[in-house]
Amino acid sequence: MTTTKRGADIVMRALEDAGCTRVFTLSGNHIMSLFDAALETSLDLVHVRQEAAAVHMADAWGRLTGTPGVAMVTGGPGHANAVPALFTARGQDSPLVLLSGHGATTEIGRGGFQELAQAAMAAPLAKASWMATRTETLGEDVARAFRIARSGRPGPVHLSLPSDLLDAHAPCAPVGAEDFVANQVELTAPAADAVLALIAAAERPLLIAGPSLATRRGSELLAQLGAACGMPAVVLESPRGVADATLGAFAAVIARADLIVLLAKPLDFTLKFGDLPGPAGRRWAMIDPEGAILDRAAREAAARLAFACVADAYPAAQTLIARAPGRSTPRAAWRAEAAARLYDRPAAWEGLRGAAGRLHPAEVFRALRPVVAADPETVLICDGGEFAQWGQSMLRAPRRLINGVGGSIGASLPFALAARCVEPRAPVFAVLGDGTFGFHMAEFETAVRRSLPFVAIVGTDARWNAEYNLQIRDYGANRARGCDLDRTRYDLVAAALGGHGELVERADDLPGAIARAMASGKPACVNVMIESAAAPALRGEAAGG
Ligand SMILES: Cc1ncc(C[n+]2csc(CCOP(=O)(O)OP(=O)(O)O)c2C)c(N)n1
Ligand SMILES: [Mg+2]
Repeated sequence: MTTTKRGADIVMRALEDAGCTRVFTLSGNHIMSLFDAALETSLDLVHVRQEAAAVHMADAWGRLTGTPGVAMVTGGPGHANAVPALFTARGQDSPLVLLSGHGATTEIGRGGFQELAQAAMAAPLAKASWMATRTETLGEDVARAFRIARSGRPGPVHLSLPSDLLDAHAPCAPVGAEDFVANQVELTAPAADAVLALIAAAERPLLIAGPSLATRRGSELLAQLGAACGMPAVVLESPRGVADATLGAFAAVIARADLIVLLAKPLDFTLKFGDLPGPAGRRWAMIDPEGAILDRAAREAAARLAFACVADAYPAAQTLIARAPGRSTPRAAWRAEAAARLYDRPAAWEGLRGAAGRLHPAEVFRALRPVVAADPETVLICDGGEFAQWGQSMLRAPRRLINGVGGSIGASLPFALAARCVEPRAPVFAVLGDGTFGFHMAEFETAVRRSLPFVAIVGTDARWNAEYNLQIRDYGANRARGCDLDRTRYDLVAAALGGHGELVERADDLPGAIARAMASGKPACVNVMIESAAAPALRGEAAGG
């Protein structure tokens, strides 16, 4: 039945119809009608302190729930602040919808208030980016945004909402539930059998999955797929690619693989564009939601690409699992070797200690390790930078969020708030460096205001250490300049914003500080004075063969 409604109400109702329960937002002139309309819905508006934080929260929501997170910001400067955070979501195949207010259509091109070519600005970072043009079809616009965000390779979608369209009343037909959901592209049986035949013929096949599989369900599917096909299966989601220290000594496994199957994982810089050390005649197979990614790989890998097929990651994995029995050998020794290498960490890490008053990062994560392992529901968030790389290497949790292929720093505090929105009970830890802490530290106030407790473990080495190390490596020890920070009391920042703060200068004090931070029930910052240590190096980078 068609009814007449205000545009803002059409949008907010459509969000409810999409299954959205929370909107991460920062208010502004162009979207006050949406705030008003939200009062008539059950939508919970989480009001943040900077627009990029809202997008990062939507990103984390999408990764943890598999349904698009929603960020809502005002037009012009609000939109301009929000857009950069799409970069991280895009790199990580994370489904989200960014709704931005926009100047009135009647003012476009006339120097209107906060006028900006918003759709064009977001376009390079979004799967789709457009401005709504009619009040009547706003519900369809929202449905389309959700559909695109979760279809094929998931990712961020942007929709600009001109204020006059939101204020106007218009007849609108309800949007059907099916309009929000994308059709899945299955892997056909013949295509699945062709990949399985390649796997069967290989001596040491290996599957590398893209970041959309870095979910709990994704890791369960990969474990099943690996067992069914007799091949190791890992997710590659780090900007450090095959040099990711999270992979332990796995480079040695990659170097021995004679067939590498990429599942929703582009052949890109993380895989050295296909030029990885390996046996002569190594072949590649790809299953990817995007034909353009396959075409690009065909140009890079040429004849080495033995198989390429368009299909969505999760249904493709399920089809392969269903059709694998009887088609491959278990390769128990090969899989055991891969698992051993993946979890191989130098014994020396257990003895690393810092000098007086400064902990080595390994000491920090030795203390955190049993706490993270204690609850299988723990959400572990690791940012970029050297300190956090130690965390990524030494901690294991079934629910882990990292900055991802985009390699941006700064999202971990917003991620922690969103993780607490998703996870009501289990511990949420964010691991980040002191430089990174500055990006979104004001979100401690949001977390306090909204009672969203988590524990941030901050490694304060008074340095942008990752960049410092690059300066030393590339330009010489005497040319390390401009990467210094102060030994700031970030714990007091958290406390001043209403959270809990702990300062740690001795390893013995760390377990108690972590326990108090968790018991406080508040957003907490455990500020650990560390010595600058370069990120752990990849082990066993073998020369091939
Ligand atoms: C948005 C963004 N800006 C800059 C960088 C470059 N960058 C990567 S790591 C890093 C240093 C991080 O410093 P800190 O958080 O203190 O961690 P540390 O390396 O010192 O442990 C910088 C500046 C980036 N990756 N992303
Ligand atoms: Mg630092």
